[in-house]
Amino acid sequence: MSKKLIGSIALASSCFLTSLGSNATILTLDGQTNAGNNLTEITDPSAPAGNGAWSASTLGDAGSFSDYWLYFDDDTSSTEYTLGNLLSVSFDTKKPLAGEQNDFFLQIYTTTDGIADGARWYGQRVTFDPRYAANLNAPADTWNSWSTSGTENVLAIYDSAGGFFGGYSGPTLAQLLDPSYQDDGNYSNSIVDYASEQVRGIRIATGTGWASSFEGAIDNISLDFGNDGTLNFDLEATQVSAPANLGLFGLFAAFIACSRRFLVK
Ligand SMILES: [Ca+2]
Ligand SMILES: [Ca+2]
Repeated sequence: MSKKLIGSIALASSCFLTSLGSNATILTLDGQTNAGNNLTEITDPSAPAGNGAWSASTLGDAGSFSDYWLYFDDDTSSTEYTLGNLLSVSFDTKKPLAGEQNDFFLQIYTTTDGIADGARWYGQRVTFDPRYAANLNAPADTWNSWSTSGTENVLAIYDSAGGFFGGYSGPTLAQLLDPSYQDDGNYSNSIVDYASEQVRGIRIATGTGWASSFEGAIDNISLDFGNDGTLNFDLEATQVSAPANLGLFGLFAAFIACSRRFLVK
């Protein structure tokens, strides 16, 4: 299998992840302070995974946004993840404003195929957005879970490759992947067979138009690609370095912990 980049752009750790197996594995991402775009590591014992998360750091910074590529496929000659195998997407966010608000969203970019492509380097851009979620139940200053399944906080879905940025009438994930499904042409493109699309990249982000007034954090991201495997991401604050007098045993223990965290079949 070709090497794929999975959240390893700037892991501060010396551990290095090269490929992802078919089993669900929690990938702990830290050391991102200078790696992600306008993201700050925070410690939060109430975080849904571990005791840390990543927060947007764009408040008061006009024209800015936060983003981070959880996965990017530089070798599109082979396919690791197919949109048609995607069973669910979920992540948790926490922000000081309740109810319907701008929030971190997740986007899956697909490879180009000459049909309604968004740019030279990507095809479709399927966006999963809490902003227009169905059955909203999102109190302030609380970790709220957003998912394509479940009965509340159901993520809004739309293809923003054509410049459309969401609303309340988008498809469910199952509808998007159904070749016979059609909407008004804004949320999805009727000439695109979404189920056959190859995944080029997976990104979390905030929007350029509103990030300057946004405060919030994100953690515990999961994408279940069925037969392709499951991607789970635990966003954390950078761990404190081991003291210099750790000793041989401590170094060995650290190596083992490191290996277990990042070496995935
Ligand atoms: Ca396309
Ligand atoms: Ca976390």
